[in-house]
Amino acid sequence: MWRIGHDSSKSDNISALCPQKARKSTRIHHICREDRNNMSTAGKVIKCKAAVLWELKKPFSIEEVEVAPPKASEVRIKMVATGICRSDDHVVNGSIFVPLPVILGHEGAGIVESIGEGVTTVKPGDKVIPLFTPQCGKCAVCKHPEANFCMKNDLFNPRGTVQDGTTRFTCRGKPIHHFITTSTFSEYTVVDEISVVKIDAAAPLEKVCLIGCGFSTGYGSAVKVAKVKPGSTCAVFGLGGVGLSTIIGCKAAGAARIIGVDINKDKFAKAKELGATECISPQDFKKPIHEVLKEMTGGGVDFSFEVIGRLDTMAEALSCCHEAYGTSVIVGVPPGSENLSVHPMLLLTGRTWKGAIFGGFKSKDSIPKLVADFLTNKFPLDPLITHVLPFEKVNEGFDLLRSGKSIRTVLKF
Ligand code: COD
Ligand code: ZN
Ligand code: ZN
Repeated sequence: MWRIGHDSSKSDNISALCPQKARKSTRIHHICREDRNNMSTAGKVIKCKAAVLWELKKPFSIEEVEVAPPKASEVRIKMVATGICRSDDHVVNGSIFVPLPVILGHEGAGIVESIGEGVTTVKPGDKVIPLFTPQCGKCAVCKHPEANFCMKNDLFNPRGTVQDGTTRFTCRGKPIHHFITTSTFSEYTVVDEISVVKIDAAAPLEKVCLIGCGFSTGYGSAVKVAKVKPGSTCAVFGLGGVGLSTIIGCKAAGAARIIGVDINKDKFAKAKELGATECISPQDFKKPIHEVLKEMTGGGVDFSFEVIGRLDTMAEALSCCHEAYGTSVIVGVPPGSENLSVHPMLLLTGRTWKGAIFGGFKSKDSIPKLVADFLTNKFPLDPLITHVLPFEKVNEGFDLLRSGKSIRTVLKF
């Protein structure tokens, strides 16, 4: 799935990534680093529990894994909490390709256990969030003022490794792959310094872990990608955790009217609690839902969001925004390599059609600010967390996701 629209030159960029070069340390530098690291485990292999996916469409297996110490420019993190995101399940069911066996999970928060040579932005004891979209700060994307999809990401053409092309996990004598530079379904994980950011020491990790993916993806789609305007009308297709976060963003940006669209009416109450002014189900109407929305809004909404990951709802979301000034944002990605065809007139009359990963946020720059905003009550996270389970119950958490019973399950270590 992640290969849709992929530029083939990108794979060359990825395979040409320079392995991080370890700088020779002076004796003094070495002592300083060891002082700051956790002396009991730093520099040693850690044996701990992780949820390993050995085969597609099979449950996770809780295994004892070995986690190697961080090399130069790497950070080893003790995970405290991780959310379960729909994209993790897309890997299990085969609609997102990544190399197996793998340790999944990309919506986590933890505490730095030790750092490799040359790491300067985090230190042992810091609360951190791993970044599934890194921010290297050096590539053309990172240097662009608006773009966020850093070229050192491991989403397209995933290698399942850290930046130097190797893995830090082994289990039963076999190397285990990393997942999109995070792998949060493990008591300890190793990430590159470009894939981790320090957050406020006061942050509750079992909540702010959602800022690592689902919350920011939805919220940023409204405030950063669409740039929703005060007094505007918005339509949000899909009222899962990400769609609800989009609603939170629309409300924070001052939208006057927010229309939730979902086939599951059980989702309506929470959507209204978080800011939807009305909710509709396409199954209650004979005509296409974009026509219904155009009638409801006197010609079309200002901003629409597709937060389901279906081609038909992407076309509906585009059509429901105003033909002369509407903006539609794609947040979901359909499983499998599917193409969407739309009539060019839909755009020619003045609509804008956009999409973004991670809500368009530059991850290292934005996550600490989002955590600070949460701590000052600028937005809630609690309503998104419907279940909290011990990490060992990861399979139960996925069952809740698949049955539609949960919005977000947070696993605690
Ligand atoms: N019409 C209306 N609503 C529908 C329809 C339909 N035909 N089909 C499903 N729905 C509703 C469901 O009832 C559900 O409430 C909602 O759509 C989807 O919610 P969830 O809980 O399945 O999904 P989320 O909110 O956790 O995530 C949705 C995404 C679209 C973001 C996700 O699945 C996705 O596509 N991710 C890839 C894109 C991305 O940016 N990933 C970043 C890393 S995750
Ligand atoms: Zn996710
Ligand atoms: Zn970059």
